[in-house]
Amino acid sequence: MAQWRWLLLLVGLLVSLGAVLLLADSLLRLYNTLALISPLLAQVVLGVILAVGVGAAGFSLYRLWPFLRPRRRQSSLQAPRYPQEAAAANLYAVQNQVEQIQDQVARQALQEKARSLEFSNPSQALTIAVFGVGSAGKTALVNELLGQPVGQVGAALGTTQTQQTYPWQIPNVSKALQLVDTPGIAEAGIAGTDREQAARTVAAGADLILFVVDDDLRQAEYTVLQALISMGKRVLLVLNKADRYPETDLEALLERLRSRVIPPLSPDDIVAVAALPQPLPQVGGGWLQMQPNLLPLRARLADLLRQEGETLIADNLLLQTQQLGETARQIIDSQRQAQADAIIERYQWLSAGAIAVTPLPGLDFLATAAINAQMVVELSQVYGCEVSIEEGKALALSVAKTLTGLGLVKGTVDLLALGLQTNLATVLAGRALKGTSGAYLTRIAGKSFVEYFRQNQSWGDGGMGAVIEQQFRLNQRDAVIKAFIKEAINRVVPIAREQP
Ligand SMILES: Nc1nc2c(ncn2[C@@H]2O[C@H](COP(=O)(O)OP(=O)(O)OP(=O)(O)O)[C@@H](O)[C@H]2O)c(=O)[nH]1
Ligand SMILES: [Mg+2]
Repeated sequence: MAQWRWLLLLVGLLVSLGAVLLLADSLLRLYNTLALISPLLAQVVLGVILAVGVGAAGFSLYRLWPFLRPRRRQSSLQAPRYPQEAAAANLYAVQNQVEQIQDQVARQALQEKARSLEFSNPSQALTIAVFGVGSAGKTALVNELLGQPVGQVGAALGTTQTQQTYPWQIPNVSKALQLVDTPGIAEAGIAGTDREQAARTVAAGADLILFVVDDDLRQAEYTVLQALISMGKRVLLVLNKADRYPETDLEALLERLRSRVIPPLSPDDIVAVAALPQPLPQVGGGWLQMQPNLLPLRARLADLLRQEGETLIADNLLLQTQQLGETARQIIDSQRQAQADAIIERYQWLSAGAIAVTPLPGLDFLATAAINAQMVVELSQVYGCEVSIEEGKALALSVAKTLTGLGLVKGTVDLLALGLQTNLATVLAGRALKGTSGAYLTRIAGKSFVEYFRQNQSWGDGGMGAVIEQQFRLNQRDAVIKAFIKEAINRVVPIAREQP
């Protein structure tokens, strides 16, 4: 119990003790006075006063107990402390989410991915992808890092056609590593695009990316680098072919790269290397062959793996489960959207038919007649909200009132009258217009409910009116209205015609 509570209790006890003593004294005097008249009366009065006193004390204690009672330590769910735990918790949630996907092919693909993440373990080899535009020197870098010519190096773009994986170990770093050489990105042609896609997949799955460039970042490189970083990937930017630049130019280039760097990439994460220096012509004739220099990269890698080695894999695992969750969420969202659209479509023509054959006085009841509570219930079920029919009725009514209040019922009738411009007989045209307007209002209301259920039964900051107005605006486009009216004429006019 907190100290102030003890103090409060002590003061309370002292005050109560004083009050009890005072009360006892007063009672005694009252008893003595009454006993002079009648001892029985004195006993009854004292008994009643004591009973009331005990009752009041009991009631006070009952009300005060929650306040005074020692609090138990909150046993709230502990947030996962390590990325590994967070990834496991996230993966469990994602697996449940994936189960809800109805499309079998999509579901199986995501289940497979989830299983592969489930069985990946942080003690496995750390994957480093060597990534970048064609001819930046990725393969030359891999060869030099491994100390043997494992991959083909060539001046032409597209020398590396498919990814290659090599086991690797850095002195004084216990972590087992694997280097993945990838085809170049930003190359022309369909084959180039396919190779880029394969390279991006490797990068997206890697624990660490060596993003190789051989000059200042081109727009295409910058965009991909930014995308990888904002995705949450850990990247080192490697400026290769340092031998091509005099020292001052190289410093200036590094400075420029560092100034364009995107947080959380730090200036330390940008290093210059020469994987396969080319011979340089000398002033007095002859050629100078420089030695490869990967020291800055080796040093940064060793530091990084010592500092972040343990968390790189777990961080990546977490990132991948989050991405999987996002993919599953998007699939479920479009699946729900399709189900909701089918429900709205069904109800809009149902209400169109009903309204076309029911004489409605004026426009006031049009929205109320158009919005069906059962549609609200069915839409809620699609989004797992389970609204009862009573709640559905109340929601339908308030949306109808808002539609009327915002002038959208009249707006709908005017909008459709303009589009319908029929040469039908007046009565028939009137019925067709009312039926079509009813269908349109059902559609606006249905789409507004979808937004409401998508946001966990909330109308958002702007309230119900803002959502409805937005849906009205979105559906007001010429092409939407034209298609809607065409369908309405096919469906509503025959029903209206049947009516005497
Ligand atoms: N001057 C210089 N040239 C280099 C260096 N590293 C690689 N090169 C040259 O750059 C060209 C491309 O090298 P690769 O290693 O095949 O490049 P890559 O990025 O793997 O290219 P792709 O496989 O086509 O994507 C070759 O002609 C290499 O000789 C370097 O450090 N300095
Ligand atoms: Mg290559």
